[in-house]
Amino acid sequence: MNYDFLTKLALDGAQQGASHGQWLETTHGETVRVHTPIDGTEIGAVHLASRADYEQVVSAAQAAFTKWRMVPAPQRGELIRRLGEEFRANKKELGALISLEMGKIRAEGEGEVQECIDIFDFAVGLSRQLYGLTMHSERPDHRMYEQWHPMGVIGIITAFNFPMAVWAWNAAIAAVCGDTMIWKPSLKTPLCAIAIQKIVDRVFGPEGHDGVMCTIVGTDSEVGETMIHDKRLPLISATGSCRMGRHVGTAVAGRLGRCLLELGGNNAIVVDDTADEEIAVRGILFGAVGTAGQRCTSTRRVLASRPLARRLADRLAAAYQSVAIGDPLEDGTLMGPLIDQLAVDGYLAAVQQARDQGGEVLCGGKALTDRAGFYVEPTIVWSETRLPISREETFAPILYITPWDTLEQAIADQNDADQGLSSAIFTRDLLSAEQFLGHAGSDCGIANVNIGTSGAEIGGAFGGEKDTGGGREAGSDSWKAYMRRQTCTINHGQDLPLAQGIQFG
Ligand code: UN1
Repeated sequence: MNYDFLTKLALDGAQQGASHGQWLETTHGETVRVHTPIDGTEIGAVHLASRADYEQVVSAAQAAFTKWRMVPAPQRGELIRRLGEEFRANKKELGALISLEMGKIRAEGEGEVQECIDIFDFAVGLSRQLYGLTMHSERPDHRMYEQWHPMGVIGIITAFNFPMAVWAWNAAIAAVCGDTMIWKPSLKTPLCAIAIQKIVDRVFGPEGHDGVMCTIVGTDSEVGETMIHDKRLPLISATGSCRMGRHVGTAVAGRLGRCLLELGGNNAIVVDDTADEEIAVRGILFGAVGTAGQRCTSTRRVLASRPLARRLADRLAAAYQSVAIGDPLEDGTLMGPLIDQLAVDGYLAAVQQARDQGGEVLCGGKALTDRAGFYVEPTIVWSETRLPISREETFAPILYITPWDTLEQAIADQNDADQGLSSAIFTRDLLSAEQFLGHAGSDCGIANVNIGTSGAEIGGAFGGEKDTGGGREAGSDSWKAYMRRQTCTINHGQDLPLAQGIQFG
């Protein structure tokens, strides 16, 4: 396989792991070795950044902030527009790099780059729309309004499974809001981050805006911990496991900082007996098998109305047999590898527990040991009642299917999860759809009808409730998380009336 795109985008001799517009000579002394999950071979090494390197990057980002916040928002948007142009021009190569380093298939890798482009476009428009409200003052000759100011240096922590898009959601919005930022990518996918930083530097450097977007490749203990405890970062936006989020949230709350958490999901699809089964099968297949089940929005459970439940499960099992598993860069592959051996072990342990708990494995259940890399079979587990293992978010293509008798029971079961990220119903019954979307319906941040749980568009706010962390990223009014709000009251009269009618002296 020709990996020229890798050299073109990310690797250029001994790759340093920290940049504030210039790559630092990092002082940590150790490297992180990057392996492709496609066959486990080493594809690069990156010099880790130390706490001292982090200090340099924060200082540069702080200095950049004093300048960047004074640039009119539409001009900030112009640089994001140019960033989008670069991503358009390099879409194929960036997508392939995602596939190589993370393992998702080419179509999904390019889809992720498209998601970056989409949020850049959104942010460009947003740069002319950071609206504040005006209010009617209760006092004569007074005007009240609120305005939004840039907040400072934002900390962005991302996971391996979306090594570019989740950065883009945060970075594009934070940048047009006037913030500067430091990105700590997953140590499983640092090359994607380096490729992005190199593009950023090409766009921002010549305009004198080095340090607006910075990257630091470091360990959790050294860099991650420092970031979350650092009072100079007013907002930490973190994506990853619920365990990680609980730790980050606690640390940031301890210093009264702001957190934007986008954590795990245990997403279910409800199917009733009016549903178009063909569409349901396709939606479930993409949700459960797409990205090898490694999206936070992946479909983990199907709750199907009893008359069709077993038939649907058998149809899905048949569809699963035709899923081509293999090299994600090859045409025709529908499912690539898991990220690493730890993920394969987690998959095998979950399948074993499902069996031990009485689940019937309808298809899959094994790791593919005939080849190098971290490949597993997509798996369907049938059970009449809920298995305890279905409460866990196993980051792998395992789908649990159970039947239900009433829609109320199905909705209660769909909500009976620690997390509350994404949910869906397949139905052609208007009343069922509305019941699912109503106040007593899905408790998730995302609720879809006749669409699977994954593959959200960037225009909506993305995130979820309960153990998913409550944060909202990407579209809608998520930008408000990246700015500080100020309420202003202006007295343009000749007197000083007090609010609440108070007479003082
Ligand atoms: C994630 O898995 O962390 O909705 C993000 C989706 C994608 C984003 C997933 N647009 O599946």
